[in-house]
Amino acid sequence: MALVEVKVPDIGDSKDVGVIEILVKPGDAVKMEQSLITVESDKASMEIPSSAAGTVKELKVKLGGRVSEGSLILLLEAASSSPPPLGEGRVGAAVLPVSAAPAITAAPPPQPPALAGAGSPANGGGSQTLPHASPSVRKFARELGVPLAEVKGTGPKGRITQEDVQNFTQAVMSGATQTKAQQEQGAAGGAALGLLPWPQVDFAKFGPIEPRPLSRIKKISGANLHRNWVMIPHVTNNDEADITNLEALRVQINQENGKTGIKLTMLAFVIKAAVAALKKFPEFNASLDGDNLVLKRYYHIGFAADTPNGLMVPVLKDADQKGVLQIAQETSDLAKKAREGKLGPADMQGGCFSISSLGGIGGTHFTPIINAPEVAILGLSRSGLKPVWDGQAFAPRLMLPLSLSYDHRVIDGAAAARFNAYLAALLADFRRIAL
Ligand code: CAO
Repeated sequence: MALVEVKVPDIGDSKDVGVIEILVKPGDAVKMEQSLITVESDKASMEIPSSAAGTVKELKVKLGGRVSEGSLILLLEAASSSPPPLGEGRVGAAVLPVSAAPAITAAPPPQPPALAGAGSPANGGGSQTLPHASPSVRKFARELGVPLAEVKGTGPKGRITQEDVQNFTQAVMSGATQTKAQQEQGAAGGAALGLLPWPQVDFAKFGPIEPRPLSRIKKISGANLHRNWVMIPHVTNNDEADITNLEALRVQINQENGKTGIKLTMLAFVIKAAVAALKKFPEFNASLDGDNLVLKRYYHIGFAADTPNGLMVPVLKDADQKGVLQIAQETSDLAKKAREGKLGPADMQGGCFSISSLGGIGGTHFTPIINAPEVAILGLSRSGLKPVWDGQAFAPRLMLPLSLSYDHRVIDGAAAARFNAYLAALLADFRRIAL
């Protein structure tokens, strides 16, 4: 195996800069252009990428040490498939190709709205000073929408590490802490939106009261629902599906299967029909990403499950590849896991479209809130017998109310009406699924 010396390339005017982060250790496999160390001058911090691929043999720099152009960073056992690192194979100076110039972060780029909230300046606080963090940590924070200026650094000289950003995110998600933007919004009580402050009432003046803290799940789902309601222009299209024949089939199959078999549910039929509708109307199986619509070619369907601790949305994966019986079994298993508080993060990720079924409980229609970054959600209410005109007479038909909320930035009203009508047609005659 050839040993390669990887050296600090041309880093412009910067000389004798401090090594503030070592991103690899002996034994690590590194790829070409993978960041090896972070150095910091008084102007900027920058990551130094590797000029070769291979396995780290020996580090030649220390945290807190100083380097300049040409300083040896490490020795690399070159990967056999990797191209020689400029010049010849054996031990030799590995100079960066021009295209692999170090990434310099001099000013924090704009931040997505996830954790920061509206109106928060990039990386928080309105301060023009750069929080002490490497470009990779900055990038990580940016992807999560974390206001870096609010994160307490635990690294050398108060430097913010990736772990600090993760801990901050967890604390915000669990409700243990709030970003400044969240605090400002809370204190303003909606004033930031030009609304009246939230009414402050001493309820005890009017009768006995019992303050009860919100559960952790309620706090998390509440914050998500609030954001989705405020940020997505919702419209709900209401329709009804004639499920008379489908319900008869469901009852018949459940009788045939007996008490020991899988219980076929209406939700399972609706999931199967929704997948067919998503295939016919792909913009419903999508997410907004800036000016792009990301169309998904997979069909993972979330469904709202009522649990003693609050609302949860487990996700049934690859619903397009499953039969109705399997869907019924898996949704039932997932709902049980949700009620027992045993859902793992993977059980709740990757959803494309959600269904909230209140049919077993009651109601006629409702407005489900879209589960961002999805663009639509279907609400099912209680089915009931209704007199339906068949052209000659009124006939008693079992009608299932469908409430389809959609993101009007992505979906037009006509498309939503077509989606719902198509879904209703499939449920009215399930044989159409095969077409
Ligand atoms: N109309 C009339 N009856 C219905 C129905 C409908 N649309 N859907 C289900 N039912 C009946 C079923 O026939 C069944 O009755 P039997 O016990 O007599 O057979 C009963 O309701 C239970 O139905 P099910 O076993 O099929 O369960 P489900 O699919 O209705 O519900 C689940 C499963 C996980 C969706 C449900 O437990 C749940 O958590 N629902 C609440 C969802 C929720 O909270 N949504 C709101 C989110 S926004 O706040």
